[in-house]
This record gives sequence, C-alpha cells and structure tokens, in this order.
Amino acid sequence: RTQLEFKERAELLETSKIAQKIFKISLEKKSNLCVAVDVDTADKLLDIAEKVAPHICILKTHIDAINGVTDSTINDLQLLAKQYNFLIMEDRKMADIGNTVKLQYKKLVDWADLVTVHSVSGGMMLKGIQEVINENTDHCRGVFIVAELSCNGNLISEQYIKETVKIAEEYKDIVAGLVCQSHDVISSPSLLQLTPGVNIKNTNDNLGQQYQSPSDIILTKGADIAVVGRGIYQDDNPAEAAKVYKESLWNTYLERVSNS
Ligand code: UP6
Repeated sequence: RTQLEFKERAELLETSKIAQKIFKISLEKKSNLCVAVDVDTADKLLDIAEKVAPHICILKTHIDAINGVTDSTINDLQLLAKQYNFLIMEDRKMADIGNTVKLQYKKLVDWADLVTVHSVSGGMMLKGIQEVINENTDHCRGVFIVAELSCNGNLISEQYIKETVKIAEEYKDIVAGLVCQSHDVISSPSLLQLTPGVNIKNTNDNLGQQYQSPSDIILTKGADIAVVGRGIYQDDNPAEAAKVYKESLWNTYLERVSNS
C-alpha cells in the first residue's frame, strides 16, 4: 500500500467515493496535511482556518471544545472549505450504540464531510451512520475509524486493531480509512492511513501525547495523511508553519512512492 501512488489508489475499484475525494484534493493541492484546529473560540477557529486553508487537504475540529460556535461560524468555515478546496472533519470519536451514534451523527451530517468513530461498540454503529449518509446524497461523506491511539498508556490491543480493520472492510463504502500509528495495520491500498502525533519541535506534551517528525510518520509509519495541531496553530506564524509542514510531508510522500 505505502509504495503505491495516491492516483493509482484512487482509481482502484474498491476505493470508496469519500477516499477518492481525499486522494483527489490531496493531489490537486499537493498536500497530505490535516490541521487540527484545537482552539477555544469560534473567532480563533476561523482565523487559523483562513491562515492554513491554502495548505491543507482536511481541517479537523473538536467543535464541542470551542466556545461561541454558531451557524454563521459553520457557514464561514464551509465557505472557506469551498474556496480553498479542503474537507472538514469533526473528530468526535463517536463510540456509543448504533442508535445513539445515529442520532448524534444526524447533527453533524449537514456540515462535516468526515467524522471519526471508535470501533469499541462494533459494526452496528457504522450501520447507523451509513443509514444517515444514504439519506443525504447531495454530496460525499464518510468516516475514519480509530484503530490505534498516539497517546501512551492507551488500552487498545492487537485483537481490537484486527477487529477494527474487519469493520472497516465491512463498511468500505463509507469508510475513508483508519486513524492509526503503524503501516502494518492497513493492507488494503483503498483505505487511507490518517496519523496524528506529528510535531517538528516537540517529542511529547505533559498529558501523554507522543510526537514524531513528518518524515518518521510518512516513511517509517506509513501515514498517508498527517494530523498536525499545536505544531501549527500555536506557532507565531501559523500560515508559514502550515506551509513548512505541508512541503515536508508532501516531499516525503513523493520520496516514498518513488522508492517503489
Ligand atoms: N488525535 C491524537 N491522537 C490520536 C487520535 N487523535 O492526537 O490517536 C487528535 C487529537 C488532536 C490532534 O484529538 O486533535 O489529533 C493532535 O493534536 P496535537 O498535534 O496538538 O497534539
């Protein structure tokens, strides 16, 4: 998987529409950077979003952690996404029973192109989301399933990872890929590997996060898309930082596929 170019992977028959869309944007913008905008106010969200917009393929939010978000904030974010050609992902990491997840997802489906889910409650949760996606066919939507976490001390086991991959295969039509840390989790080239825990300056925080460099994450860990949060939005110049991360990540991706 890791040696194949995005273009070839997008053209595979089993690649979902939402994964195709991510590959396409990534190739158009020469960017495999997802920025996590974990700020605390709606104004800061829009400010950072505008600054990083030209350099990203996905903008990731934890909207429930941001104060003052209104319909107009979401509207402005969507306008930016359209203007600068990126997708919006709400990193809710949903984890409840199918019916509850379905109710929660109905509140996100209007504005989030992508959402994240934990696989802990099994496939029925994906079924709930699939039903909502199939009722909203105006544009393409999907999910990333968390198979591994970047923080130390997390409780995910080998067995859990294997079962998570099975669920991803079962709901392939709506799954863009997996959130994970190592390249051997995903064998299918039609699924994307989204990997958080990337920072050029730091190796950890004081709450368990573990960081790696852009080249580690792309070359050694096999990530297709890297998630960068504090490394960009806490920088004195987030626009420039986003450009630096984007170029470093994309060049490493090019190096990886040219080695094949
Ligand atoms: N995230 C992780 N690790 C995971 C899954 N998700 O860090 O295994 C998310 C966090 C945060 C972002 O919720 O939004 O990725 C990482 O931000 P940071 O670069 O500021 O640490």
